[in-house]
Amino acid sequence: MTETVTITRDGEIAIVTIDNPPVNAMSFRVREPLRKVLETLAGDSSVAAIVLTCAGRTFVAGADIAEFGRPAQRPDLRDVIAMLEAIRKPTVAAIHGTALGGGLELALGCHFRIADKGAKLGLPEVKLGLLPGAGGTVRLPRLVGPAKALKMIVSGAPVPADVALASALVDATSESNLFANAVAFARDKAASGVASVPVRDRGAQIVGADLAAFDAEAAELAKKARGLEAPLACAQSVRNAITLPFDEALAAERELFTKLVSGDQSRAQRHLFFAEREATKVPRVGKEVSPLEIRRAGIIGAGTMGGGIAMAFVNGGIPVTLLEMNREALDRGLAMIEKNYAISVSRGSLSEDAKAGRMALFAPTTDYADLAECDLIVEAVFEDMAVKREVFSKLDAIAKPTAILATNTSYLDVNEIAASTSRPQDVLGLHFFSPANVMKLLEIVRGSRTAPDVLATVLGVAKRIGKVPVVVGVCHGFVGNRMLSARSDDAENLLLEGASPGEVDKVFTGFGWPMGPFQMYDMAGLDIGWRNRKARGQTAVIADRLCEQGRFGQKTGKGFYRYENGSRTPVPDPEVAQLIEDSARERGIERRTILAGEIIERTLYPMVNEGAKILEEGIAARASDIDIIWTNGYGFPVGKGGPMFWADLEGLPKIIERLEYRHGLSGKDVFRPSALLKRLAAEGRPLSTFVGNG
Ligand code: T1G
Repeated sequence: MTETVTITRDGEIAIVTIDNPPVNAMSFRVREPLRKVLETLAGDSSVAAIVLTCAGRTFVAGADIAEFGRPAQRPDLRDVIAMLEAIRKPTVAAIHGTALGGGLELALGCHFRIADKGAKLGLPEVKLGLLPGAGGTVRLPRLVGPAKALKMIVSGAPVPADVALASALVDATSESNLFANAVAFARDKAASGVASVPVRDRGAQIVGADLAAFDAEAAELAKKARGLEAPLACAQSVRNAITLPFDEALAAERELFTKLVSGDQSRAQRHLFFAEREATKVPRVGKEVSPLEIRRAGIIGAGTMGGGIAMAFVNGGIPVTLLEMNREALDRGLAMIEKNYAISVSRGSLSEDAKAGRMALFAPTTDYADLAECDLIVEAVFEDMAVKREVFSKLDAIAKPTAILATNTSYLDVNEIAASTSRPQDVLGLHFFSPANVMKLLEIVRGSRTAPDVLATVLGVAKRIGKVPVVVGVCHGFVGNRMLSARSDDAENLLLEGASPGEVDKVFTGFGWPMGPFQMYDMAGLDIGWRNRKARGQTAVIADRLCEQGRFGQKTGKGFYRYENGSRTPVPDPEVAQLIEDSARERGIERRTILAGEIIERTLYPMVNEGAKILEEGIAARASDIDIIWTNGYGFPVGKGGPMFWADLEGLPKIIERLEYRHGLSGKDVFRPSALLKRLAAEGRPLSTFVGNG
């Protein structure tokens, strides 16, 4: 096994190199040898200074997340950093790639930090339901000041090298030759004879810090925590750095970390971290499958979805040929795209030049022939099978032989669409979520004939355009929307039997959802569901009546709620309450108070159950894929890990018992417990780690 920590010399400078692929995580197999090496160098009088660097593509990207939840192995990262910080000789961290979490904390244990110009530095622990647990909340404020430290740690967002330099997080940046520059920097420091001050002893940014301003900012950030504990703990720990002596603040940080790391929320968010990466490992698409090159994408349709998809590709640097039926629709679409970029410029998240560069990547056309040079074509036309089949038969005629042909359908049968071409192996679904230039989730719908290299290609494209891909199989609604239907199936009965839209939605927001189902319908537009139901010969008592009154939701100022003067804030409407009461009376339903627990078991339990059925049918390869879909596409609270992880927290036997009770009452299939759920419960196995043969 290769050495994870080695020493080389450049005269009186000792260079310590960590080599622990793929991201130099600070696993135990790194910490122990590093401790020994530092101990040796500290006592070696021939060493005047130390440079700490990493092999491979990045400086240390954090503690080893896989080690959490297992018995701790000393030395832990704090011990190693304390040793490093106690060395009196100048110590210099040479940072390339992404110095994140424990990696940045390790660098903060050095006297100095030099970053390659392309490096990024951050403390993303909050995204794992944690806080920096190796001194980051106590050292970072001493370099950049409490306000900047609070923002970096609560957001978890990394900063580029130039921003790190401006905020004194790093002492220098390096255009090239980072390693040589770091050695020269260390040599100068050693030769200067000036004592190097460890970060722990730098108090200028702390003394006299404006605590009131800090508390005000922390209170603002706390409003966005939405039930997550980690952001609050992060803020508390940074505050301790201001109000407590260093070692007390460090001890308090450890206490907060220990509480979080063993909590359900961090376990849930760590589950999602690995789940997102597992989702890109697709059965029968191994690393030996080489992806095709995508130089240009073609998007058919410049409406809300098509325009958003086109922006997603352009944002990933992929030129887009944008096709619409006529010049007027095309100009409308381009104007919407331009407006979206202008909003980003006004917010400061995009420069004028970058906006111009992106607009230049669009090649608008009304001529199908112009799609002939595209390597990947995505249609976002009207959600109707006949229309889509016509589009694909046209594409079959004009697209180049190696082109990938993708449909953005939300529900329709991708195999049937593929059958309208002579190349079903090149056809698949790319189900984006609106707004497609913002929402992370991309459901990649694998047709029965879709070729492995086509899948490998779109998985790579998903990463390039900043999407979180999950490969799913063909069924009505695939994974996300099929489970959404199950979640909604009994919702109207809750209204008829006694709950108000506001009461149901309040249970959802209390659970951690951004909004409840009825507010969501109003935002999406009730007319969409109405059209789908009519097409499938289905009815929904309340929603149909609302639509018949032209109450389509926010777009008409009225839906399940009222929206005054164009506001998006839902206001309970007595007319709707009356409509519900009348509908209940017509059906002889005696209305009653419905408690939160019943609302959860009649909406979220069927949703979990549908997920288990999806796994049984092989429509999703693993339960954690479903958790990635729901946390990235539908706002399932990350602190609960997704529907599958949350089901384990609830307890499968309890869910099954309630489903059976509901099934007995209603006979509804959504309440019929899936065989998989019952088998796992009987075997005492978790649902969230289930891997099928999908
Ligand atoms: N621990 C363990 N494995 C990790 C890891 C980590 N910190 N980071 C990445 N991996 C694995 C990952 O699962 C994948 O494995 C492979 O490396 C490539 O990752 C005490 C408590 C660095 C930006 O949160 O953000 O330090 O799937 O596919 O797209 O205060 O990895 O190949 O088997 O993501 O190039 C804090 C997490 C930890 C950073 C690279 N650090 N990592 O992205 O590759 S907690 C983080 C990332 C901590 C201390 C606290 C990204 C990346 P496999 P990848 P990438």
